[in-house]
Amino acid sequence: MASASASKRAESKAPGPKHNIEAMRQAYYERIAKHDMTPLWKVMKNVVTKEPLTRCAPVIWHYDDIKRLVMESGALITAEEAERRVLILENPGMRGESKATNTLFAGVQMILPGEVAPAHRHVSSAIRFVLDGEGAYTAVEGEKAYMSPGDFVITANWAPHDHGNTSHKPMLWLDVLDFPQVNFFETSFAEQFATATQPTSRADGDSLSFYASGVLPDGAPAALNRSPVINYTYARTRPIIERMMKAGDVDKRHGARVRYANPINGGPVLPTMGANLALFPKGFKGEKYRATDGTIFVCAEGEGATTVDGKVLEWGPNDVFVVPPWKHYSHRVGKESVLFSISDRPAQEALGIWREDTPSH
Ligand code: GTQ
Ligand code: FE2
Repeated sequence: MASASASKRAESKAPGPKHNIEAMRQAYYERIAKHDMTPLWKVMKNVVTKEPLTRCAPVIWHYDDIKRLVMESGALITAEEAERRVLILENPGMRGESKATNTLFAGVQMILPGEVAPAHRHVSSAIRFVLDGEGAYTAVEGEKAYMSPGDFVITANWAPHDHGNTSHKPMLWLDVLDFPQVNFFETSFAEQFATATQPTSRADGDSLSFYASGVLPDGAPAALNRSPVINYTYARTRPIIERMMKAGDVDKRHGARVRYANPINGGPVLPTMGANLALFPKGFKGEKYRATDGTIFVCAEGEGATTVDGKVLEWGPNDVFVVPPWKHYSHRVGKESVLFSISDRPAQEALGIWREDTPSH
């Protein structure tokens, strides 16, 4: 279209015989290349496509493999030596790039009894979703949160954080960070602290109690682009989706689902990443859906299957799987099941580029 009319104009204005035009164009491209210029009409597909194109593939990591392989790393390197003992879950469509989706990093971190992962901070925000263990902690901005499976923990941009395990069991959790987004903008900064653990100024659970109960501390800020809550515990959130299901509030695609919210403004927990927890009633067979945010799912309870772009991913407890941007997917379960999910939707919405495709709604 644009390139066809462009070439017509070029033909009508071009001097010399018609068969020369290709040679003349080629010579022209070579001349402008020396000035670091290139014709848009030759590379239009680099910049505009009719629909989203992605290198991100649908993929699942089963927890039996994750746990076995992560546990092996415990004998090879300490948390302190590694700084963070994490196995990166790399999307097979983007190996070598430390990405689970185009915009999200995912990894599984393990802290063994007695270990400390030393205090540091960085521009990238992180979330943790606890998979295994009980009673290890993460300290974030002066609050030490002891964690249990299903807890959803936030480490915002530049928040100091260190982890430790004072329990007798290994603790494993899923880390999701916005590294690909920060690095896309080339804005990565980081620093380590002189001491391995940070001093605490608040009690475990203070931020959840202060901010997530319908009241706010007097003088709480009127605007905040990340949630002040450190740990959204499973013990608090799980009964809410149960109630939603009992109230009949079950979405045909997403089940009985809540969005983790920033209690200051109802917005996402972080500007770059947003998370949900969904309960699927026994026998749920979801309708097809797609949206432009690539999503990482974790099974918190139960078992089921998600069909992504025609590929069936069968999941059980603690399995992690990826739905790429703009691929159709649908969930189905046998028994009642719970999925945690996280995506870059807030970043896309802030930029005005998020879209969903949901014909039946
Ligand atoms: O726990 O602080 O998976 O800084 C990657 C980078 C975890 C962390 C990761 C990190 C951390
Ligand atoms: Fe970190």
